[in-house]
Amino acid sequence: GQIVHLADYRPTDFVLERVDLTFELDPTNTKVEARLIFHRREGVDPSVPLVLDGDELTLSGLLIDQSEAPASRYDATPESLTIRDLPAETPFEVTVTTFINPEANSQLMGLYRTSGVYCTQCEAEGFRRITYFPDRPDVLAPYTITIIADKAANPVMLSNGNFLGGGDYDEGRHFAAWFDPHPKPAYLFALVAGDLGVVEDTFTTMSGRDVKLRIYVEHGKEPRAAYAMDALKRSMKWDEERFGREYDLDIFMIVAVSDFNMGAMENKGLNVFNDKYVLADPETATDQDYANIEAIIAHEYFHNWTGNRITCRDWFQLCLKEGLTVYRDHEFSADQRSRAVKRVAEVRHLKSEQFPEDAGPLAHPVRPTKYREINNFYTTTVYEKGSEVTRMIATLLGSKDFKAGMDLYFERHDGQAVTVEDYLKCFEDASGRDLEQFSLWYHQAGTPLVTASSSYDQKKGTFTLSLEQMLPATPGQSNKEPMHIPLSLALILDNGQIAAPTAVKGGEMTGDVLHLTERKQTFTFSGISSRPVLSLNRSFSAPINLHFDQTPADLAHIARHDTDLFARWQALTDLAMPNLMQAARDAREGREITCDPALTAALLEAAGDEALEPAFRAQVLTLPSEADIARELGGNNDPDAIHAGRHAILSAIAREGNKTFLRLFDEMKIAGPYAPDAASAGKRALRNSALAYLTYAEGTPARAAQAFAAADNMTDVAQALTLLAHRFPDSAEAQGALDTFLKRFDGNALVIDKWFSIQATIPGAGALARVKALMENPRFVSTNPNRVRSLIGTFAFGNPTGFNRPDGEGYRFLAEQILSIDPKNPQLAARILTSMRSWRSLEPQRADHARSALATIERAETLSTDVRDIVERMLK
Ligand code: BAL
Ligand code: ZN
Repeated sequence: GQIVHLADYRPTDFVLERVDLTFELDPTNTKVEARLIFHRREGVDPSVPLVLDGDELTLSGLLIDQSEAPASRYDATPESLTIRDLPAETPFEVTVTTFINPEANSQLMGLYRTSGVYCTQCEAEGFRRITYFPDRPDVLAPYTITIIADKAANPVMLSNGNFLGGGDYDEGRHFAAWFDPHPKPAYLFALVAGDLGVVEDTFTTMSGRDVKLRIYVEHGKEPRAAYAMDALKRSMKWDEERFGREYDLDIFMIVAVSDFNMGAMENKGLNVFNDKYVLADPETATDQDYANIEAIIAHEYFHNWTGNRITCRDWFQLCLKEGLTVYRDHEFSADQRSRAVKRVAEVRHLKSEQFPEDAGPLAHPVRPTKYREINNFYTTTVYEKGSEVTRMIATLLGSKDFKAGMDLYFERHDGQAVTVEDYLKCFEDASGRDLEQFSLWYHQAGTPLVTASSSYDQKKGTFTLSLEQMLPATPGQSNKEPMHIPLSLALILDNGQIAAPTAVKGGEMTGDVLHLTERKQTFTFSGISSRPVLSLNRSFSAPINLHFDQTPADLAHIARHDTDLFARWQALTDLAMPNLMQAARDAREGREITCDPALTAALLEAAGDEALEPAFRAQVLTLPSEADIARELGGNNDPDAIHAGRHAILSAIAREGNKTFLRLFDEMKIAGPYAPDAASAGKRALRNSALAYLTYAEGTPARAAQAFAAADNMTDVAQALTLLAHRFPDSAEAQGALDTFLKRFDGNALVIDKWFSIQATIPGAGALARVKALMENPRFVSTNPNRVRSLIGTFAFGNPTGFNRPDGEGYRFLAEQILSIDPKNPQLAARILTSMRSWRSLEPQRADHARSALATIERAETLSTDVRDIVERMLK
């Protein structure tokens, strides 16, 4: 794999006008005929050849304007097809024939088979595994697709766009034709064929057009697609109301498949989903599963405008569609559920996944300038930090100008393949605000550190805030410019009221948002009658690390009074973190561990506050994770000590809060049948959190075993099982529950994935042996991405003590697994390998073991570009 540079971008020499594809499907020998109509771009020299991309292809036939091309006019390799001596002016037609083997396609890129169904995945560069093609996102054309296949085995045959017609063909085969009038790049192409069940519905758009909605699933699973259908209709409605975006074809289809590298894919009119994000019913799906389905159905649907109608000029611009679409799905979920709770969940995710990426060897800008393997850039930086960047634009501009900017973007760029610069220009033009400094968020990697200090002058009635920003060095970027950082703030007075300053000096403030633009900047607020408590970066208005020494009393004041609920949660987390860090240090040194009574008091006060919604109170009771603590500690980390320290703090809170937890466990019980709505989910979350604390305090599996037996939905079942397995792994109760679960859900692979994950995350030294034993279980299928992620991925990403064994066996195991997965599915291997991205912040003995495990991978004779790219960057 060569390194690709943004600076090398140039438009194609040829313009693709139309695409006409005919597939004769066969499990091992599918014939693909591609008729492509091109014309030469004005000013391009006629001697310039047409170069098409391929990947593991063999050319079987080539016609130019319907005549067989003589061998002298072209060169074909598995990676490219170069055609010379093409007509200078008129459009010309190139017809390429290839034969491909879907059954042998274990990479799950291009056309492959999953449970007997033909399916495609073309983003980013999968289409070139189907036929020779100008496979880049700035080549847009309308597509006509004809599918021919055995009728009995493939009653369903789908592609993008609207259905043109179909009928019987020869030898027991039939055909179906589809036409997608919207010009699109090849990465949005999709084809599905097989024997599938379907759920149907309709949606009437805001202009009164009826759209057919269809979700295809394996036969028998239709009832489990009802929630996804409901989420789809809500998404379509929301996008009309909030962004003015209407759907544009006669039909919208979703197909759920069981082998899929990603979560889902936004192919035009034909989304293909990992079945994990479609199928749900109360017995088999948790509240989190329901929330994920809602968010991902929305995300893929929203791509129809942000990604499909307006796409990326090149893959460096990936955040243009992904960051923006994540922002849109976040806003959708916030509107459908609780905004504050959603924001807390987003920030938790950002901090636990994106911050470590930004702080380690894989750090890269939201808009990178080079890549070796584009598959490795579908990262939390491009997605989640990309979303935060759009959120900051909305914060800086205010909702009116932000909306005007979005409207302008849709109007100006519909049907185009554009850049981050084009996107920003729309907001500049709509608002009149200069976003040049702000654009550094796209170009400079790393999480900014903002250090704050403050003072209050009673006599003058002024409050002074000094801020300093620092952006750490990241791979390839050592010197950074100061960024434009929007900081939402409130000055909270003694009585809990928020002060309204009469003037602010030292920089710009719009509404409650301070604009930090210099490396060091001091702001003075006048007209403040008594010493206020500063609540800073409310709603997480900027994705930064904030260092601001606030007393426990001040944090408790914010936790009690801020009108921004997110800030109240943040204050409680800030109160907990130093405790958890100190506990880890104490555990490491064998000292006694103590929990600050101020922390316990503040947590219990919030947990018992009936004015707060249960989902929020559950978030309050969920302390920072072991990974969060490791990140705050920064380096020389001992995961065992972090675990022990956190455990001691949880136990102290559990003892102190016993009465509260007993009461909540009782009060939050829901009578009647399960409903997946946010309010019910919040009650279950709070009740299950209380159950966890009670179990900590009681030290026996009895209560969790009872809860397991009484549970009538997967949320409660999974939580009780997790408690039993994690807290009492060797107990008869845990073994009994694991066996019962397996018997009850055997045959439902997605639920068995939970059974794998729960066991893969049992803390402690026994974890590795357990994971190895589970790999021998016949239910573990080493070629299925969901199985591999639920067992091996979850172990590496989600079991800090088990994976980071001091003897390094966890790392050596992972290295072996990576080398065994890589030849079959490089994308999956590379993704799981990123679990080691923070290896340098481990204590020296573990770090040494980690380094040698990585070096073993690096030394392997054959590695995919995907894994080679990751391992080399991690060792650099
Ligand atoms: N485009 C890849 C899947 C997604 O982000 O929707
Ligand atoms: Zn996306």
